[in-house]
Amino acid sequence: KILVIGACGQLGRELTLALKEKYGKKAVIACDRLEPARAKVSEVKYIRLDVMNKAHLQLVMVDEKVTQVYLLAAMLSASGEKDPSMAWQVNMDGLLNVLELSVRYGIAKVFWPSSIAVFGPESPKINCGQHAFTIPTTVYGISKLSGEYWCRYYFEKFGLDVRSLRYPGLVSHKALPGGGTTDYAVDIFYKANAGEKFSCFLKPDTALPMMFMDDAVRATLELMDAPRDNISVRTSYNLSSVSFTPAELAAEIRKVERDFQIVYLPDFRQEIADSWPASINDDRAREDWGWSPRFGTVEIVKVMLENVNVEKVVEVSAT
Ligand code: VAH
Repeated sequence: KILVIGACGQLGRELTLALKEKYGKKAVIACDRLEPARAKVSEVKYIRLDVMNKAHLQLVMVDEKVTQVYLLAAMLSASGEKDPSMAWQVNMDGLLNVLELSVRYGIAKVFWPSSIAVFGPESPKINCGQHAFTIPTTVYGISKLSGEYWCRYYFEKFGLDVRSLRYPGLVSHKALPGGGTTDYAVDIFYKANAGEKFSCFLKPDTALPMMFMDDAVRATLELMDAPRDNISVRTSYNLSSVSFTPAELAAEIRKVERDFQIVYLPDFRQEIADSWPASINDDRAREDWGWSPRFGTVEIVKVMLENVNVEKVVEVSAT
């Protein structure tokens, strides 16, 4: 069975759907902290689970005969700065619980998301490489960088096949993001679609690496399907598709929604965004397991405006 922890989040919800499509609904178990009535994970079995509860996680892994784990539960960059100790606990204790129990119960494969947030002001701004300086300035980035080294440790010491991707900002329409610095690139579409003015919490020229969710999900499944010996990076792979600024995104939206209006009111998230690279080099992912993105900015704007629908949005778990 495949256990998806954090299945109600922006990434978790879509990975759960993709894994169900690929392996069948009986092969996937979705977990999150939401009570079942609010989880709304279609068709697959849902178990309310807090990844910090190691005893409960152990019980689920044994009872459900889990063979793969996708650990997506985390507090993202913006919410992490509001509660650093909670962010460290959720992001690190959650990962360490999964890594230790996965070795104990012989889990075949583990996926754990890292982020471009592991990079910081000392990293190259443009085309930031796989082994560029990683000196993160957010608790989230610190926890993701530490997690990368723990993943490599468990691979080297115990042979655990844990694999990871440094996701850019993710743009999607099936579940809202929660507490990220790149969330503006999702919220903007709901406002444009509703014909409302959008207040952007980043400056117009803040370029950030971004990716449409379909590309991110496909990258994850392709990474997890790659032969074990092809994986040369056991911390976490750089992954890239597009980079854009709020102004560029607004201009693309205005080609469709002519009277779309945006104002820029930078807040504390500006400093986080300024610490990250504007674009990422993912040559190693392309070489090792054939990564190649499909959605450019124009396609992202088109598919988002065609699909965002306030009624359709499902609640994400409160992390
Ligand atoms: C965040 N969406 O904003 C996440 C992601 C690169 C950004 O890690 O925190």
